[in-house]
Amino acid sequence: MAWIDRLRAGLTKTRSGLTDSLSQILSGSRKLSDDDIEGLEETLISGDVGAQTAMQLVDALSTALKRGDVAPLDVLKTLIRERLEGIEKTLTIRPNGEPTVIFVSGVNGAGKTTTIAKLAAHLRADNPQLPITFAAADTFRAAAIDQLGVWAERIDTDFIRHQPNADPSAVVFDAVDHIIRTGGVLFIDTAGRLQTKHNLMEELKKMERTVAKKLGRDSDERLLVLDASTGQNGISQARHFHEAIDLSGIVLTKLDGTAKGGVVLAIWDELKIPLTHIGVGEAADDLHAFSAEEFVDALFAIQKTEIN
Ligand SMILES: Nc1nc2c(ncn2[C@@H]2O[C@H](COP(=O)(O)OP(=O)(O)OP(=O)(O)O)[C@@H](O)[C@H]2O)c(=O)[nH]1
Ligand SMILES: [Mg+2]
Repeated sequence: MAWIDRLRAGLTKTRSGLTDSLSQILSGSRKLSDDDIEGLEETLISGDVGAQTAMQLVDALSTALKRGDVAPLDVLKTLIRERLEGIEKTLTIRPNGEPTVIFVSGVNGAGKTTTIAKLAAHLRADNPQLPITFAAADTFRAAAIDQLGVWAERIDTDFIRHQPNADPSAVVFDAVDHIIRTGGVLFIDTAGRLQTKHNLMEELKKMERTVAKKLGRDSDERLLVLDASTGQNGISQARHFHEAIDLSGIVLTKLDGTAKGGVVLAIWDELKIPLTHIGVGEAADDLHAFSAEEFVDALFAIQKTEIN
């Protein structure tokens, strides 16, 4: 299946939550009644667009319709696209095999380890010569180290690990040391941690300081992997991680399992942290660079299979 079809399929739940009721409310070109406005806002909020964004979108839509714009869904689509201006971000990979450090954070089960594997698989396919290293800085569980090790073997990357319960920063130290020699891209896998546990955030900061000390500059990317189904709670997670390590981008996973795809808008509106990739399934091809245009199109695309 082509990416655009996987994206559409992945967004089915969000789309049916959002567009089905929107099309009902917006069918026909007419002035929005107070009931319409309320219904619209509720629909957008339940798709996790965020209350303020929902209100502003509905206001803008209402104005556009009064002005005589005739296709409400198209107007809404354009409004959303405009709001997402600037959200896209390409992952920084330094040229000529110069060391690149990609630090990956996120709470338990968000999809950090599999995201690293997918990103590395894409990189390997695009540039077979580029050295890739994985660092198992999630030392809390032996299984987490092994899981990353299996991916390292499959994709054929270098792999830096210590014993379970070792200091994660010591792993980071060795891994950065390694890529200073080999060049290429280092992915640092960190433990799934709860932002409420202050000491765990401190550990992330310590790891980032270790990168900076060893490399002489900050990591190239500090990514947060966020499970889309956590919706508004994900926004608060992102805030905490952002405070700790100054996130450079977000990877939003599991858009396939949720009706809360509107969280993409909330992330941008409330945090202004760019989105590098989105995931709509478990396969490597299900993770893709984020395109606002594709996303909005897929969100409003009515598929034949959905008409029945
Ligand atoms: N449906 C779906 N599943 C995903 C997606 N991304 C990751 N997963 C699945 O989510 C599960 C957890 O992924 P991991 O990569 O192990 O998550 P993690 O953040 O490393 O988890 P911990 O190491 O336990 O903190 C796996 O079964 C992945 O296959 C996605 O976009 N869609
Ligand atoms: Mg993991």
